[in-house]
Amino acid sequence: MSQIAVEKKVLNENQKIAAELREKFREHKILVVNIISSPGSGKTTLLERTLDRMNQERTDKRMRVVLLTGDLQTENDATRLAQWGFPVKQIITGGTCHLDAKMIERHLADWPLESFDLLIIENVGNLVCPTSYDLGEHFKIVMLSVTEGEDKPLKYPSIFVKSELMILSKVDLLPYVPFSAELAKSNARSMHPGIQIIETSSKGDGLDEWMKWLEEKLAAVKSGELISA
Ligand SMILES: Nc1nc2c(ncn2[C@@H]2O[C@H](COP(=O)(O)OP(=O)(O)OP(=O)(O)O)[C@@H](O)[C@H]2O)c(=O)[nH]1
Ligand SMILES: [Mg+2]
Repeated sequence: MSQIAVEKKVLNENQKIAAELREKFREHKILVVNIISSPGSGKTTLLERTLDRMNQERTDKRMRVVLLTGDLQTENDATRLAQWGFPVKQIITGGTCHLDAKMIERHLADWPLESFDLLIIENVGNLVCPTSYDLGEHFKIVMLSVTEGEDKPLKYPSIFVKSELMILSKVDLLPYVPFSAELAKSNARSMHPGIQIIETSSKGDGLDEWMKWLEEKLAAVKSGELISA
């Protein structure tokens, strides 16, 4: 079998499991987001801030969140995220540069999905491989940090085209790096005119806007207005 035929078969199998996952998420009205970026853009850091903020909500208003975080090796990210008391599992891919639907299915198997509102998937740090794999999510979210160069949306268009939201991270570093946020945003919009953009930093920039984005999407899932296609 040619390499292309093998790749097609793998992606078809992935699609089948992703469709089953999507159906489960629909049944239990869980919002699912899949965060993708280069290594070190700040995915786990944003999630730490997110969980910290969620923990400050009154218990009856707090989103019931679960997290899956993918890496080639180490439990580091899950250990960092577990501190806030929400259920977290590390998926160690052992060399594979992306998560696939089977990994998600396996790691969700013993979690009572009916007890959750939001599943956040932190994909393996890579701007290319995770893009092709449907995980049954409602939204892919691409993160780009200000140390990576404004041209990334032009060089790696696929993930920017497929993402609902771009998070421009580490904006606290803008005064110190030769990076134009305006140019990066305009490059992203040239690839995907409708892409939403939120600027964030570990110092708290953009956290309100990000939380509002999640709350609005969750409300749409709960009301049945938003169904993942
Ligand atoms: N200045 C600054 N540093 C940040 C910010 N967010 C993350 N960092 C730093 O960037 C480094 C990588 O952050 P992580 O959150 O681990 O990045 P990641 O995308 O989860 O990394 P991988 O999971 O390995 O792909 C750490 O040293 C963070 O402290 C930010 O907003 N501003
Ligand atoms: Mg991480």
